[in-house]
Amino acid sequence: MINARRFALPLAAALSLAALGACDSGKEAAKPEATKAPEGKPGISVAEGKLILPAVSGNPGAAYFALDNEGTGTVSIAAIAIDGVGKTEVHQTIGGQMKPVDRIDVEAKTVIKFERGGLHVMAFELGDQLKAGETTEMTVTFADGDKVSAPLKIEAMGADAMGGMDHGESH
Ligand SMILES: [Cu+2]
Repeated sequence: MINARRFALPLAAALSLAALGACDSGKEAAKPEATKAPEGKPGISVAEGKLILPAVSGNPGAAYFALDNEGTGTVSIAAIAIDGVGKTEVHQTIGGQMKPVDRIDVEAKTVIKFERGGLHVMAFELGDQLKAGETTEMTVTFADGDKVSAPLKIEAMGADAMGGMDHGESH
């Protein structure tokens, strides 16, 4: 009994590895076409992308951009990811207070602006590799699963001191 069990484990492990291997190679074959399409969503473009680093390290940064929906239907932004940023939240500043926004609908032929004092992306857990003067990449995921990537210019808070005040906690 004991011997049989000892044999059974390595055998099962070997089998599942073989299964994984087969699965991986299947995926790889299908990948080239599958990944190209979602990177650009028809009719959607992103411009003026910026990531503002906080004046005090450890504080959140903020990302701003303009998203242009030249398509024929409403699109919904479901998530925003930024390379080098651990976590993002979309906020809307209303009357000096920031409120989280879960989903943003952009109607056809509309440009939506993420900007200081309005809709903006808060960037938490900023990586050390994010340096003013360089760029990072933002990926916007839409409710239908499509994605659009765009560069963000990284800037220090300094020149944008007023932005810091808008972002300041309201106490
Ligand atoms: Cu905010």
